[in-house]
Amino acid sequence: MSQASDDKLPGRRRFLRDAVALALTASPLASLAANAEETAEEVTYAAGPRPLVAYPQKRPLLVVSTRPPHLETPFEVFNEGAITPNDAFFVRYHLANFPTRIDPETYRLNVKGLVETPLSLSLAELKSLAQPVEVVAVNQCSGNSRGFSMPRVFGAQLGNGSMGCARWLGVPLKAVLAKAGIKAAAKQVSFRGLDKPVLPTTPEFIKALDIDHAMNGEPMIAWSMNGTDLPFLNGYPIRLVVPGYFGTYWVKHLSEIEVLDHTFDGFFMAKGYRVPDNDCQCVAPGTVAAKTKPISKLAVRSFITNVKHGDVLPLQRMVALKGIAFDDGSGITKVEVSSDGGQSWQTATLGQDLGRYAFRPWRLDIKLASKGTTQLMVRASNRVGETQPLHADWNPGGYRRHAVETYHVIVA
Ligand SMILES: Nc1nc2c(c(=O)[nH]1)N[C@H]1C(S)=C(S)[C@@H](COP(=O)(O)O)O[C@H]1N2
Ligand SMILES: [Mo]
Repeated sequence: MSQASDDKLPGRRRFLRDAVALALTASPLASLAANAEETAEEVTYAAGPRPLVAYPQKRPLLVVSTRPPHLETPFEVFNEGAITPNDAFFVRYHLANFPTRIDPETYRLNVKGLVETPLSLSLAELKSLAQPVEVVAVNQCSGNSRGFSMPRVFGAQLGNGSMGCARWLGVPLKAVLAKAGIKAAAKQVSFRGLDKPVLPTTPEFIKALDIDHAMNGEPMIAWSMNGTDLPFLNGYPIRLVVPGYFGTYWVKHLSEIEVLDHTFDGFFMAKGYRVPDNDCQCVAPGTVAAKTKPISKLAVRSFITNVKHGDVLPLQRMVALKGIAFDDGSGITKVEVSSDGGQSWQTATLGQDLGRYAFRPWRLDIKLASKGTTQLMVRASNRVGETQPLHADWNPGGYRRHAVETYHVIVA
């Protein structure tokens, strides 16, 4: 660590950072720890700052857990542009027994269940099965920002880095299902990847979509991300891409598709990843919902990407704010910023439209008129009239956080 960076660290934070480095040195991940950057992103969680560690094909990312890997994108990456670079894209797994080596020559995607012709497709067969399609789409974990839930909830205490936007290339899922021939009684389609539970009692990670959704032409089986093979940890060699839907459906290392005559009742549909079955998908803090449903579409969200808590901004001078907004594909129509704690709002200018499922950049020049601490807030709205609540609503899973983001800054 350099003396200069060390000097800037408050004592407690330096202690925590060193403790984390020490814990890693003593673990089998010592070689990875050696790559850990001498820095950590400021987080407000009780657990303290998280180390940055470089995994294969990845620049140093924020480690949430190591077995299995859950890595978050450092937030400043989102200020670089609407496309999240592959080496900075977040990583999420549920099962510790995830593949570490895959042979593309022998890889097969199997399609079975209620079909006329079961398939076992090689990657070459898959790629030539239909005209490839491309979409720029946001992959966001249902639990992104869960660490800000109040009261706190169980689960990984995530910051805002479990999201990313990439250009995905693949074939429509519909084309693969049509090739197999769907039988009339089909109700849902389930998806599984190569990762396996370590213990026989742990449920496998299997997700399902309704047959109409699976066949509507939007979900795709992608093999390319931002113009190159999927990074291993993002699902090499193929993954499901479900534009507008939370990342939980975007099954990585996709190996088996099964057409079902019933609603799939595996753990990760019937028990996990469920939200209250009401309009706000929320309940009074600390309570549980009488009825739940599987989480589905992304909510409208927006962020300022070039300002963070504690930044000092100049008084009475133009400040060029930048950020991103996104939703479920309905289409972002407006981004507004408030510099007076939400009393008045100024409309930002929307940037390049990479498609309705993509991050939409925005910018706004503002002048801050009064000295001292202030709150910058950002709020997006979409074509169907959805916007972000000023105060976060709550659900027991800490899913789907989408409240207006507030940045505490100092004007001087
Ligand atoms: N095979 C497999 N696919 C998976 C998961 C998993 O645990 N195993 N997790 C899902 C969840 S919850 C998320 S948020 C996304 C994360 O995608 P990423 O790791 O490419 O960022 O992958 C999804 N696909
Ligand atoms: Mo997720």
